[in-house]
Amino acid sequence: MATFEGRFNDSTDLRIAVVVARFNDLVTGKLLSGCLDCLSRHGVDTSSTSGQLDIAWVPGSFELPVVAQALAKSNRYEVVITLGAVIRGDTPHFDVVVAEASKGIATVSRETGIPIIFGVLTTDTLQQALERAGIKSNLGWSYALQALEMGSLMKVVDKVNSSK
Ligand code: INI
Repeated sequence: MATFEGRFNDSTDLRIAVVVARFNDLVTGKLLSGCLDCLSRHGVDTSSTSGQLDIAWVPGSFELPVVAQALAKSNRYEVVITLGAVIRGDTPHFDVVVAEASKGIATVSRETGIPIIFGVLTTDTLQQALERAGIKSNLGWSYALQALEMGSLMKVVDKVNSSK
């Protein structure tokens, strides 16, 4: 029996792309800060010249999948993190945006074989979103950890596949 697990200290040759939605940027900017803090504290060179990390901004969470797909297909990244915040208003728009973002991100991940981390907050209020983006905890940090784990795990699994 084999056990496959990702590690969190395996980041030196991991190339990561982060796709961030500008909509609700009061929240998504904080998710991005938490995400970058976690990556750099786990050994990822987050400087603009490192080539290890790239950031793409999109208008809203609805646009996250198409850009995540382009980046995942580029062969430049082992893992892509998406960050967004969809806050329920008085219209059905919330459900449309959440459904398209979540379905789209899951599809891109399965079809490209590149892990795409679903870092989209879905909340009823701005207060709840802010609580998850730094006031109480910062889920951007957790999304970064999940990216490190999945990037590392996929390396292990790919090695097993190529040695068959
Ligand atoms: N985009 C978000 O990221 N969060 C939201 O809460 C949101 N709401 O509520 O409308 C939102 N809408 C914009 C959408 O993602 C697209 O950018 C827009 O429809 C253009 O395609």
